[in-house]
Amino acid sequence: MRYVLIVTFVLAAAATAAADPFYLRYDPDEGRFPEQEGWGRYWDDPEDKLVRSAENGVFRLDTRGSYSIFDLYEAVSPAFALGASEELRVRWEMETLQTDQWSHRSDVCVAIANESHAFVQLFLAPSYVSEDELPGGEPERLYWFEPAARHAYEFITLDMETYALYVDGALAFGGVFHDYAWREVPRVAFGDAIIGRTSLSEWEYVEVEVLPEPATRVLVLASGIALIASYRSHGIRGQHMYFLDGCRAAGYSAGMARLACSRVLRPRPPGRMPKATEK
Ligand SMILES: [Ca+2]
Ligand SMILES: [Ca+2]
Repeated sequence: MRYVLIVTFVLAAAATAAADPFYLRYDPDEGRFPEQEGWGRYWDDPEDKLVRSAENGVFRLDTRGSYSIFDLYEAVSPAFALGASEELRVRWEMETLQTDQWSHRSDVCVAIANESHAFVQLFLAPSYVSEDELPGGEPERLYWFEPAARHAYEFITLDMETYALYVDGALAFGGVFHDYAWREVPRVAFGDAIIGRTSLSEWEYVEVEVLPEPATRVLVLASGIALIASYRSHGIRGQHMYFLDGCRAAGYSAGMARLACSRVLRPRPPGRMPKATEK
């Protein structure tokens, strides 16, 4: 198996305080990089092969030159520890143009971690978005869309424990925060999250917002999230993930989320499933 590390959440972490309204937007309309616009950067490029640009309103991240690259842009704020009646929304518009042909998994991601270090990591491929981390298997929280096109995403959570993901305005899937995120929390991150995979992605913007009151649509969503939460008492099938420092994360609560999300998964189109092999 090819050496792969998921580096979104590595190393130890700080705690949180009460929530506040929060808004952070990255849009490279003025040719600036995320770290120049209030985002932290967590990255490595030991072979000096990373190529970035911020031109024509688009942030282009090209990590195809080396399997050693990861490059994440992070927002950390106590505001993400939501108070009662608050909600977190993460919106972004982007296109993943290329991932490794041999791999079923994209290294392009958006990830959200709560103050208890549980997290959701969304992997963005040219033709789908998925949330599962299933070595050698196909993702179960999966949503197909038109390839070779830019898509608009919206991640919504009312409690930093359950979430719903919309793509181009349609509900893609929902699930629960799980596992253990290392490093500082609560946090929102985007970029290339995996050592051992390569990709090319273009980001139109990324926006993180904490709203004081749920919007109308979210009130409807809340009933669905309550349904998801009701599955939490079910058994969890353990599964391990390995991180940059070699530490094993806590048992993976995928089984719980699969139960919760099965009803919102779209049927798989024939012949379009990525290969479930790893090298
Ligand atoms: Ca833009
Ligand atoms: Ca990578």
